[in-house]
Amino acid sequence: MKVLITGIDGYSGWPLALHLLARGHAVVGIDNFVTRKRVKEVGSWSATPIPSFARRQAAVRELLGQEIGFYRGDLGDYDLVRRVLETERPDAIVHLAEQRSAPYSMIDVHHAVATQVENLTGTLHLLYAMREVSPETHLVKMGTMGEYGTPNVDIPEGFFEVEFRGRKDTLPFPRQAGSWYHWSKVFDSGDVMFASKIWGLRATDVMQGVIYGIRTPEITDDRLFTRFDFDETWGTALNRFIAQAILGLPITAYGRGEQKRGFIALEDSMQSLRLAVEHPADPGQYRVFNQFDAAYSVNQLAEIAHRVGAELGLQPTIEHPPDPRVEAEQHYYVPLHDHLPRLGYVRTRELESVVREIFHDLLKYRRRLEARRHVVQPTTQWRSADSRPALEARHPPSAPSAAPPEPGHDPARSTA
Ligand code: USQ
Repeated sequence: MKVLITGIDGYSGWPLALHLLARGHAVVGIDNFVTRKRVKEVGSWSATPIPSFARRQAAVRELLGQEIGFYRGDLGDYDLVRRVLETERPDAIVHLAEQRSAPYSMIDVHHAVATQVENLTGTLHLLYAMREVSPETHLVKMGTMGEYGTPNVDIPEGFFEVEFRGRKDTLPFPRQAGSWYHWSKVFDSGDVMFASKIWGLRATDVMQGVIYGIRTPEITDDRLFTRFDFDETWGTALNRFIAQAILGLPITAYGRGEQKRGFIALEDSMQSLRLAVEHPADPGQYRVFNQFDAAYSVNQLAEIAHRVGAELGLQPTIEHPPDPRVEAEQHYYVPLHDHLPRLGYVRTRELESVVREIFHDLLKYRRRLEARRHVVQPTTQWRSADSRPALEARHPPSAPSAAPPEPGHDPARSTA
């Protein structure tokens, strides 16, 4: 099959390209390199050094003997999106090119607006271009498990049967996102569902859990590495906990640390996306996959990072600062995930073994972590400034650790 990956230079886009090539698919990508730019904007970089895209293409040519087609550009440019689809007529689009950080979207009004405008515009442009020039193409859209929030009932895959005042229907499961970023994904889901209905497009909306890991079987050389972000804006909790353990900074398990999320290893996420591509939705079908393997609490992540770090001779400590986010710190969490196993999905990786692998890879790049240690600890706040003192009185920060004060902690970046 021919697959267009939007956001091919990103954390998931790059290993997905390698994974699809290894299984005989043709890959073409589009990217505007905004992740590289925005990570720099917050003063950080990937712990794994990432070559330019041209060098990445050259490494694929040399090491795998394969070609990746590439368009440099922005999905905000409708003429470009239409031209790419008209020229390539891909069997599938895996749409990953969106602003992916919840903390980034919460910095201030400009970051909130940029997140929602960019994410919704890109998706709408793809949907319109599919309708105009490539209506047979199957859209695999990267959404997030975070669209559902943390309801006190099981979470189905997109839809559920409901009975209200004596009548029954199958309806979209309610969405209760926890950041402007997560809400942008909710709005996208509505748009993709609507476009499938009115134009008969094929679509799979992937409710992606948190992905962990930097290796897949295709990453056989450091030149093929994907990114590892660890700063407070772009690094996920697990990435940050590992970086904190290596840097001797306290591991920041927010609040009570009983917040649970669904997780999946990078290579299993790639397997899932490939299965979605190889088993397309029918024309007019909008289907939803909950894409994760197991749920872990923030405390469990912190304990695993602590344990593996200690095994390696590090001396990690765990702290519970007041949660800068507005979220349930203890809650029920039972999402269902049956659709992918029905297509042949099998989990191949366990969390702790991947964490061990990440530690080993990162210890090689310890100096790159050291050079950016000032952007690791959290500063961005979800709630308004007025409500913070009351919260901190209820949840005082843990006793300060022996770690040195953070030179780059910049309260001015905390936002209302
Ligand atoms: N957390 C901590 N300490 C930290 C950082 C985060 O306790 O230092 C907590 C957060 O409060 C939250 C949980 O860890 O309860 C997860 O946060 P995260 O930063 O690992 O993940 P999140 O912001 O939810 O976003 C990430 C990806 C996003 C993807 C999402 C999937 O950045 O692109 O959509 O995971 S999901 O979480 O299922 O929505």
